[in-house]
Amino acid sequence: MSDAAETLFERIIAGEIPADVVYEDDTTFAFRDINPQARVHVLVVPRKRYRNVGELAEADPRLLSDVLLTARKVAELEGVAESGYRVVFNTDADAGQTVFHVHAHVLGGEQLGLFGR
Ligand code: D5M
Repeated sequence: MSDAAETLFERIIAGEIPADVVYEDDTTFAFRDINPQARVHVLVVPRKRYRNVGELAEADPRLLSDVLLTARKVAELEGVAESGYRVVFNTDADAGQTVFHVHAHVLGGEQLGLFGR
């Protein structure tokens, strides 16, 4: 995929592809994962595209902080801030990253399994 090509998430942010939006602000956008892996499974993306969390952290740590604060906001809105939740960033093939616009998975609403397979 060319880095110049628009990603699926840019099309969702632009409203070209429908999504179940949970929260949005000036810098971030949050919507339900189409293939939920837990009772609560929301994706948080920065409006500005970086390929993965490492590139985001290097280029714009303030924006990474915004993503994490939106993850906490989503947990509050979804009622899982007290019971607990997990924030996951997949990076490249072995982690199963499929959309190359950095996104945090916010997972919760049930007892989550351990890491790994
Ligand atoms: O996560 C990419 C995630 O994106 C994966 O969990 C499915 C989700 N996805 C794919 N298409 C959509 C649409 N159209 N709406 C909502 N969620 C979607 P990764 O970490 O790259 O594997």
